[in-house]
Amino acid sequence: FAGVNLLTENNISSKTPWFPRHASDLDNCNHLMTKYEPELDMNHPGFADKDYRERRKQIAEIAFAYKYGDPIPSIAYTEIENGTWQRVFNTVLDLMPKHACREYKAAFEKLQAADIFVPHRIPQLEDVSSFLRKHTGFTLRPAAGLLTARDFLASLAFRVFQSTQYVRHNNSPFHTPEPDCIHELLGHIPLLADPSFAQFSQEIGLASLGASDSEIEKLSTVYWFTVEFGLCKENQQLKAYGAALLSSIGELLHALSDKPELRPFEPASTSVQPYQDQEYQPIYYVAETFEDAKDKFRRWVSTMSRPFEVRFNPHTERVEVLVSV
Ligand code: NLE
Ligand code: FE2
Repeated sequence: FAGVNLLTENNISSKTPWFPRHASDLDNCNHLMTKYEPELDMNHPGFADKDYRERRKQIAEIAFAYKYGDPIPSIAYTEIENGTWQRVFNTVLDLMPKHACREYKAAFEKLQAADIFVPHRIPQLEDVSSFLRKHTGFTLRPAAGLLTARDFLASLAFRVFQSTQYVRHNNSPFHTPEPDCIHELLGHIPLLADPSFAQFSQEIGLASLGASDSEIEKLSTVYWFTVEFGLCKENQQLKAYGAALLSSIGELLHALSDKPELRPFEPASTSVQPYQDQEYQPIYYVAETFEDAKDKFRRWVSTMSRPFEVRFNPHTERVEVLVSV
């Protein structure tokens, strides 16, 4: 097609930050943001628990050693870890019928039918990854902890979700400020199995490739208020679709109470709303539907400054870069 060049080499302007071009390049996207690590944060429930910190290190080694194409190693979760999962899992089962969006519930049932979601044991990431691959082509990579926004978002462009594998401290099952595998599994996985939502997640990722630092900040704020903390409407009722709400009963009930402020999702203003990541949110954004959120997001992304377009080729797992000439 005339007037468009496909760039196969890395000959994009030198001002453009590096970004992965093939799914295997994600091996270089594992930079950690260490602010909530148990040894650094005195308020972390694992701060004074030496065994907990050891366990976290041991599980982190798996993520550091992981390379593209490897199966994700299984973890022999302890009784305490499985017990924490079970407590959260059972509260999700209680609250989900009334408060979760319909797409989440439908996928949750499929995960139960596949024997992946059961009360007494934490699902293995490799099984979850194969499940997702069949439904939306998403796969998982193990992550050692909270990644930088740039690395995390870049993975989504390849339909790869970076997932932690350690478990929150058993002293705080119902809310933790950092991601853990209970958050990934009960929060993110069901919706990543939904085609429309999977597409939305990938589009946030594609928009992030080669974006400036301030654009990455805006995109991760949009991600925060949608994928993590989003609310939506269903027959005039408010429902949760955000992963951090669905994996934290404490915050879910707060979000649906009359305490926080609710605003309509509007990327231009949502993307610049400061947020705090220690406590419950004071503000949540409400989407009409996933399709509507996606339309608004696309229109907003088209106003960003990047001088090229990208598209993902699923056959080669490569991101192709298109420049107008
Ligand atoms: N607050 C969430 C939870 O407790 O499951 C985790 C948030 C991760 C961004
Ligand atoms: Fe998350």
